[in-house]
Amino acid sequence: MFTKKGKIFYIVIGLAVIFLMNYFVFPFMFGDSVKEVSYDAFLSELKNKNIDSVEIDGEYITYKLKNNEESNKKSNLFFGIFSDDNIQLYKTGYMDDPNLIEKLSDSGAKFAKVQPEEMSPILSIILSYGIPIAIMIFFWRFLSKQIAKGGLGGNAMTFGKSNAKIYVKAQTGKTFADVAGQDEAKEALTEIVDFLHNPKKYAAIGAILPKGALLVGPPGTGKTLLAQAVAGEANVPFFSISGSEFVEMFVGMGAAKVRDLFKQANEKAPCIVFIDEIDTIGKKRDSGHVSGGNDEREQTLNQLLTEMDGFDGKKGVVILAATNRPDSLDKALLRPGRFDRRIPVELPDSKGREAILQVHAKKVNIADEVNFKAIANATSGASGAELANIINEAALRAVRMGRIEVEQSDLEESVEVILAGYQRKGMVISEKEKEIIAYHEVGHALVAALQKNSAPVHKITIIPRTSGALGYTMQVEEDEKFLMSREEAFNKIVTFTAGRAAEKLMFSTFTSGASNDIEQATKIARAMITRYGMSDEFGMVAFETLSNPYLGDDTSLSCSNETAAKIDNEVIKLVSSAYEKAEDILRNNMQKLNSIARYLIEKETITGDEFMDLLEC
Ligand code: NHX
Ligand code: ZN
Repeated sequence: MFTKKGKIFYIVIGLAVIFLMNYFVFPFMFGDSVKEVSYDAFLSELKNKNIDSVEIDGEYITYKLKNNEESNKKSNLFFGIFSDDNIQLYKTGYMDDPNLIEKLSDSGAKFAKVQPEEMSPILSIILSYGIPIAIMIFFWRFLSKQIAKGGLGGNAMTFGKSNAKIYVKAQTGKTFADVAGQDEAKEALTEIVDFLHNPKKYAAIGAILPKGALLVGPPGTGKTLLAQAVAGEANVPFFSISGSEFVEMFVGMGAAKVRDLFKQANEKAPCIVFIDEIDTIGKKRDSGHVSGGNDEREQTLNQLLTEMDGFDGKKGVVILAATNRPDSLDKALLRPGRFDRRIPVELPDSKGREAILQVHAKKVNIADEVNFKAIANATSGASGAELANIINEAALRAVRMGRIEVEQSDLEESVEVILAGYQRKGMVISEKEKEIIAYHEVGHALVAALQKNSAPVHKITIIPRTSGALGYTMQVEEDEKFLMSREEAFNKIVTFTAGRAAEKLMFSTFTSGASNDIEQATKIARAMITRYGMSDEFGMVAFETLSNPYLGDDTSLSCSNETAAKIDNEVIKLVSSAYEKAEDILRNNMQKLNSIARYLIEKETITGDEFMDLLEC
């Protein structure tokens, strides 16, 4: 791991190595050490016949002494640099000495005249500057590679590396068969597939195909998978990048990435470019805002718009983008010629859920008698990703139970795990509290069963779960419902209040445990009044609107303060009348409440069928 300090440390070491090389290593590599001596020292060595050989050029006399052992040089290669031990050659200035030749031949030394050993200036520059620079570059490369491997150092470290792999290109191998329960989206995308298959057909008639399509829908509904399937069906490369990857530390880097991405896509056309979570770069640009911290994001968005306008629509590059907040996108992105097609990718209906479960079930060993329809019915509102999770959770449970096949019970349990967490079997609950919990739950169940317009009870349990739920009553609609009548909505509130009503009737007091019920009841009551137009007081007026239909039910309220107070009053009236009704129903069925609650304490879990039997006898 390289911190900033570490980086400086390595640079210092690199420089030190270059410095040492220059002074101590290069001389050994590129020449022997030469010691300059005086002319008379040379003459006296000559007289003593100590000289082995002599070379004379125009300027210097270079000579070698006789008894210099070769091994000396090598053993002292390193330590010798600080002493004279390794000196091989001596040199002295050439003098116009007429007797020199005679003296030389008398001494018996070999001698010769040579050309002055002059290094070409270019070579000397290369040696003294080029090599150190080359070494520095090498070190720099090495360092950046290390840093990249370490993955640390943040965005600053990748400065200047816009050529890094910014996309994942692949033949996805996915087809529309892998996408279950999105028939409408698939239909809308088949035209794009055909276009990629056969761009000439469209070009011949002069049609310009959409350059971009926006896949819009809640998280986990398979937007990415759909984009991959389009590439797979058309058998073209698939470039994928997430909007968040464009967000860079330096202004201009994101834009550079966009440019790079489109350049590569153009080279590989026909192909699919997929930008996930485009809202991270495609958010509305706020006008008049004096250069805030969003410069980088805006530049990236502008570059994206420019690239989309710039490329040739007939070439066969299709840009798909996904988002779950379409309303927050900059309008410029949605203009014709850009993401002008909007493909909704909604939560699956019951049939879709069944299909999705079947697709994911292919990956696990599953028992033949498994009823996917029942699971699909019990998972209203679940996304494809959640259903995949349910199948995997069931497979894990099957292994835990020592089975080799996934059974219905595994699937049912894993649905509950997703809804309320894992069972907390070890949790110690006192007899008294167990009683309270059981009466609370049976209260819900009885009221649900004894009302018209209420979903049948699927399961009652007092086994606590890791989400904090001490018990719960599951209701499952027989057929999927897309509408809610006023009576159904009201009866839902009645059912939610019934837990507390049962506690109150039985124990003359009540607990904090109903908090979740109270929230749910209030939410429905508010929606009935402010969104569904179901109150006599206000009629068909909307005071609240959903801020994003795809992400939870966040609402924004728009009404006067007086109206807000009136709405609150209406909510209170509605919920308390629901509570009255629940209490009434339970008061008239106290024996049932008692007997079924006792049974629940004993069994801890009652299925819907068991419950109906108990209710009828
Ligand atoms: C607490 N839990 O938080 C304790 C431990 C009244 C018999 N101090 O209404 O379990 O009070 O009909 C999903 C659904 C937490 C997740 C309900 C997480 C409720 C639930 C609060 C039963 N069943 N209350 C209920 C309950 C509580 C809670 C939940 C959740 C109780 C009640 C929890
Ligand atoms: Zn409850």
